[in-house]
Amino acid sequence: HPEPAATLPGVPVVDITATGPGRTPIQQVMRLMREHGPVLVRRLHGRDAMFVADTDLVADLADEGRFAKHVGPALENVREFAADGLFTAYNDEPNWAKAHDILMPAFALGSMRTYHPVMLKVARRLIDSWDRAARDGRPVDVPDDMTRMTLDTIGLAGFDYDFGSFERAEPHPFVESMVRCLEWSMTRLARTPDGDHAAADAAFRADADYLARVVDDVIAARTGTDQSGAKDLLGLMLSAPHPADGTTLDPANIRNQVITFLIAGHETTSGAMSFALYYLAKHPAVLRLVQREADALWGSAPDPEPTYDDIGRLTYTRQVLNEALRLWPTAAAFSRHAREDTLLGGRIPLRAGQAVTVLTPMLHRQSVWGDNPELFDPERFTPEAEAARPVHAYKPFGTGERACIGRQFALHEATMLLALLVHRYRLHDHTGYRLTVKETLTLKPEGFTLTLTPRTAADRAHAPLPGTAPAPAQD
Ligand code: FDE
Repeated sequence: HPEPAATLPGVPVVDITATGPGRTPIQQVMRLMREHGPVLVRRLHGRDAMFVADTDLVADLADEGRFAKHVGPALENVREFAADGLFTAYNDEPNWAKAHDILMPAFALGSMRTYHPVMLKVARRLIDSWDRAARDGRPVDVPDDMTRMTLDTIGLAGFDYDFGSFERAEPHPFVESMVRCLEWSMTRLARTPDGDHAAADAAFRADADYLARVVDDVIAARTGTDQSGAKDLLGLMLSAPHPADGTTLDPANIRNQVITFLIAGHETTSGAMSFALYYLAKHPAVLRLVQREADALWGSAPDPEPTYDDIGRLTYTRQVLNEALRLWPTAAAFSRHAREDTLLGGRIPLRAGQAVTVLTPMLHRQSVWGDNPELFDPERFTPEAEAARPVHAYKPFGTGERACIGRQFALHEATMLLALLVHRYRLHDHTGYRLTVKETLTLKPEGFTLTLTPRTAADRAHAPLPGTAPAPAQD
């Protein structure tokens, strides 16, 4: 257990026992850091957790020789239903390296070619549903629909399983159970030592069992048939031998991986797209630039046929996503521990095994981001601006060998969808939405709705990119 934190020189200790972490623990630590600075110890019922957002300290924590991923209390709770899946495995659990080696090829940039058609197919489901809403003048619930889209995408691309989320009025029951499991994982952190949690734990158990049953169905639909030609994740898991020892993943681990990918692959990505749409709806000048980029690529045709290579050309759209993930990295914290006794940043003594949590939203608001870090500005992600910044200033996908394996997958899916949406619709912030960030371990803009009208061929023709078409005549 952690050393009494008061012994750490220059690190404030903030006791939150009186209020507890509440329903928005990430935003609470953000507030504490605004008050006490980017390194602090949060004390809850006598348990201490160190949080950092300081650029130099995070750069130090990225040193793989001295630090490694830490499975902290939040991930320990997620382990109750994802066990030794990639996200929650301990570094030295043999199944981590094994699954990592087997699955890496499926997530290399080139593999996105394989998933591209499926991603496009699901994007069109969302578009059909938004077309109907536009026709009827109904608002769309952005985070709900983004979650439908990312669940169907990871289901089909990963496991050839169709959740059919757009044919349902309510989210798929799998999503509801999964969200409750994540909520349980989060609220369990805030428990007081004397409370009675039997009912919450029983409800969690029922949800976790249901998740396992759905996943077992997905797997059962595929076992017994020859998977050697299947290029999706489940095909690889069922058939690919480890490059070194020739063995395949065992059935229990495959179940844990499928649950892991369904969780990791959709909550975080849907949140990222939702925040990006929120910022576009609030920043018409940026929206116009994203529209111009899509228009320059796809012209005035209402139903473009994006190719795999097109997505790499959507560089400004990608800057918008990067900037949305700067302000609201949807997986908002990751933890590291010291491999040996060491001095963090040359000044904070840590013992071997002691954990430190990086609070990414505050890392992304440090002074390297300029004088107005709260300002949404995709110009921060031009190649020149990126080259001028320290590499560890931006960590929405974590760090080191345990960094996000799904990064290219998420970015390909999200970039394509955003470009398709802005190419097709005008976005109306019909409620004058005020951002409320909901936390279910991941972050999303709660209750964010838009109304839509179709853009016309004339709208698309009048927003050319400089240099790609003559400027519209001024009168
Ligand atoms: C991972 C991840 C991370 C790290 C964590 C720690 O360190 O603890 C992070 C931060 C992340 N991730 C983030 C994110 C964001 C987004 C949008 C995403 N993510 C997406 C996705 C998709 C998919 C499929 C995924 N993702 C997946 C994943 C996995 C499996 C993992 C684990 C890895 C290892 O090996 O460990 C991750 N992810 Fe992510």
